[in-house]
Amino acid sequence: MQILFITSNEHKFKEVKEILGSFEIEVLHQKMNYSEIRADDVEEVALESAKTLFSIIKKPLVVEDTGLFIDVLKGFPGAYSGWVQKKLGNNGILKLMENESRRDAHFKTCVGYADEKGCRTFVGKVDGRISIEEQGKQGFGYDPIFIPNTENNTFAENETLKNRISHRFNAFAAFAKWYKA
Ligand code: ITT
Repeated sequence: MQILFITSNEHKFKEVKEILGSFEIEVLHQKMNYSEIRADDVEEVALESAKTLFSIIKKPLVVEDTGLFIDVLKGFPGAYSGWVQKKLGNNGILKLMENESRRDAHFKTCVGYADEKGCRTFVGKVDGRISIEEQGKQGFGYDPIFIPNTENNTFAENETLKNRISHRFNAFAAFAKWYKA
């Protein structure tokens, strides 16, 4: 089985290739820069992107939108995680969290699937906390400052583990089970 994945992010592609590979689904990658809608939640963004891209490409496809949601910052940066990573980076987030003991956060991924019959979304989440400083060199984006609740290390310190328990794994596993059924 195969599925087309549209993303401009090489790291996401690498992770999704491995995740869907474990469900015996081959991932075909198309890099495409498209404009996402502005919305406060990743579900809305993924659904609209899947719809729009299907109307152009006319082949079954998946896209995904991911955000880091920090509880004490009322869910910031959330669906604006890409923009915030570019403007503030991890050090900017750590600065906002300075002297803050409440460090709970979660990552959420929403996969948007579209074909000629319509669209569907699949959500995956992982709970964790924001580290005190950057730790680890693997991974990408916020990985060096995110420690999943079951661990003592950040995602950037253990990429293999990340791909087994992450928000992205949970969302794509739900998609894979439905797609193969
Ligand atoms: P698309 O083309 O797929 O939209 P993108 O990089 O713009 O790629 P998102 O808007 O979904 O993707 O992601 C926003 C940012 O959140 C992304 O650029 C990373 O900085 C960060 N991010 C996403 N997934 C992450 C993960 O698994 N670990 C750490 N940071 C992540």
